[in-house]
Amino acid sequence: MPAPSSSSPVMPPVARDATPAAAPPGTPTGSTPGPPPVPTTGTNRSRGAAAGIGAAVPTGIPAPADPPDVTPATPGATGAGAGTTVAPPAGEVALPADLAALRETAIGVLRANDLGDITRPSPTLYPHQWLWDSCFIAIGLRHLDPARAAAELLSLLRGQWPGGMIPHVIFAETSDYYHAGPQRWRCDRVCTTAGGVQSTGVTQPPMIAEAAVRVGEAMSRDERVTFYRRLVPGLMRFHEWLYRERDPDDTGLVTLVHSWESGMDNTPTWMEMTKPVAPRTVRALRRINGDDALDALRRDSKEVPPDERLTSADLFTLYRIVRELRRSRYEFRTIRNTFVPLVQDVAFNAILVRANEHLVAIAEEAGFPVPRWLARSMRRTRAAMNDLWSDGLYLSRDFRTGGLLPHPTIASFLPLYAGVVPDSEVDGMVEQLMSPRYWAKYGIASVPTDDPAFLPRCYWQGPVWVNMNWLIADGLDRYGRREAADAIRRNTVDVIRSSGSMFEYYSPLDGSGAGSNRFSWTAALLVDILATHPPR
Ligand code: 9WN
Repeated sequence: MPAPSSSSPVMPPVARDATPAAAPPGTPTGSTPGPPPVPTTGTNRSRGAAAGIGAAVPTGIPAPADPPDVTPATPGATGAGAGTTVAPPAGEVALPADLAALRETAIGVLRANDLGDITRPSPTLYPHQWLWDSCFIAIGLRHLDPARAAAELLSLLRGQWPGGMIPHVIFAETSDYYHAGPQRWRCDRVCTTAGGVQSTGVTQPPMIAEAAVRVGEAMSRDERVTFYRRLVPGLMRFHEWLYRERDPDDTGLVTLVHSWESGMDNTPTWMEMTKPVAPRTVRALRRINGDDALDALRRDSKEVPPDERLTSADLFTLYRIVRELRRSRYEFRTIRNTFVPLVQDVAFNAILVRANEHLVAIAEEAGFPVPRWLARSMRRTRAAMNDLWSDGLYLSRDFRTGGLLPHPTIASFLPLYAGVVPDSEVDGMVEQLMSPRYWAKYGIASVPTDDPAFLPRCYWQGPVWVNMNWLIADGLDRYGRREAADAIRRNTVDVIRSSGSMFEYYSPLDGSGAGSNRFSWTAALLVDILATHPPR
């Protein structure tokens, strides 16, 4: 991979507080020291990124004033000037004019969503900080401003719970409405976070170590070690928490307690587990008034049409599960005795396998020992992924029954990213991925196109997601399947280019964008792909 520029003239590095954390502990202990120092570069501001991306740098891109999150997609529209090549900023590769313009659009989205040292996923739909979003965002930001990218990751530690959990959402100080805000969680009744911020009571896929490695690649050795020393103690405690709290039976696989933890909220695998626990009132209302009555009650679909999001019945069921988690004080030993669906999610555990490898490497570079018990748990996860293998693919597992959940989705391919698929099985998986069942005209569907649950523009029920493409392509690179990986990346760039906007997801059938149209991780991963694998 070409070394990313650490001094792009588009967005030169902004000076940041680089105070190193305490020196690494000299003696191995059963657990890592905590709580780690949290970054002091600012608070989760709601607006006006004084020290944010390119704040001091005129780029010629006006900062947009929060337009609505959604405008109609125009499939087929491309930027002007295709065919010519634009001289690149120093250290960057030359891009055709239309892609250079698309990159500028992506940077504009990242800037508009920048809240200082966090980036909201989208201006109106998601006005706070999300765990795995920040990781994908940092992977893109490293090409623009590595220090800012590092701050994005360090700021996640502000939300860390005393037990080690890093929450899925860290609430920004904003009055912008979010449908599952602090009042739904009341986590302040259970604990105080490291940085005194409000958060949700569940986590999200552990992408931090991957993002940290990518950001580290864009830094000098000294900068990198300083960054890792600040990050590793908290990150290690997070991985320890995942095992201690979420794999108490030592199965090797971590168990999730809410579909929001998977990041794939309404994927059919999870919805099958979720639907049976719908609140009685929801069932009654649907019986009497159909879905319309429920649709009128929901508040997450004001900017995005409800048919691009999960159904109202499913949404109210997810709220019910949050209520039960709250009653259980978010403790797994209590939660496991409730009705809450419990899933050993294949994608989450695949991401964990890779994150563990990265954590070991960066802890070593920063001089922190990995506790022996944690290293053993990490090995157990890698081995336990075999238990999820079924008929040429991998499936999630019901924690209670031990049965595999019979719904293959895009998540089934993430073991390729983890690197746990035996080489003899890789081509078979690639063949499935490239078959029309998954790979429709405009890209890889998140649910097989022949599945009764498939809906091309509905959230995690069918659309193409840029982060999934990025993860699978990365895994295929490491398996030496460069052609397939490049095809996925090319396709990703094409679908974004054909819509002209940074949509949250895209229809695999006609390439139209859906969900938010100013979505940060689409923008950030596009910046990354264009920098690391420019189209030839
Ligand atoms: C709930 C922020 C998040 C992503 C998830 C995506 C969606 C939230 C929501 O948005 O979930 O966490 O309100 O729908 O499913 O992957 O992290 O972009």
